[in-house]
Amino acid sequence: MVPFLLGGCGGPLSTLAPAGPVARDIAWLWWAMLGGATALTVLVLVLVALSFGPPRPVRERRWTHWLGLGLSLPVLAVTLAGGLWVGERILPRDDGAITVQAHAVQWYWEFTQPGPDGPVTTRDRLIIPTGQPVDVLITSADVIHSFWVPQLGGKMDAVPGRQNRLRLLADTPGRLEGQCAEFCGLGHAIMRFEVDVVPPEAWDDTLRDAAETAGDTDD
Ligand SMILES: [Cu+2]
Repeated sequence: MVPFLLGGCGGPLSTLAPAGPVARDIAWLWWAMLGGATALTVLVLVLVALSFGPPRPVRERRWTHWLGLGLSLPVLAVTLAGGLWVGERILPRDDGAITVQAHAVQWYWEFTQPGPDGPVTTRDRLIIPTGQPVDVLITSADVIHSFWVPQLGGKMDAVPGRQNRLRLLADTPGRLEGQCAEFCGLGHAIMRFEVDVVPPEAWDDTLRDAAETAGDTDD
């Protein structure tokens, strides 16, 4: 839950409203970094306030060694350790995850999911089940784009000639939103997509419906 002070940071494109464990790890890291930055800022403000007081002898060793290093190093060490730990946890791994493809084109996303009757391709709509790790294979047809569903996972570039992999994991059904996060031309701002998260038992039917809808559109 985003505190009221950060109300503007909520909404469907917020990393601070995670809808799955991967995004929750990233949000946790964000809060840890905010805490560290706040501690350092408070220290600097206290020093500034002290400078308005009566002149006093300054012991350089105390300020540079004990406060300068003594506060900065633990904050940096904790956030670095947190970053490495979270980075390792959210990496895709070979554990039988579902694989979907996200192909970026100026300016839309084409998703291919493994449906019950064969691959199902949808435009600007990704359909995934809850509770199962999903690895997104990300490619681009033209320029560099970036795949991002802030409530589900990290951000990954779509680079022409390469295939990148990103893990998503959702824990409750619902409709989420994604956005291209790398400026890719005039249509970049409208390069949004939706993510339908459905219960595992409804995944096949949802994909079958999506395949029929796509077929109707092609006719
Ligand atoms: Cu873009």
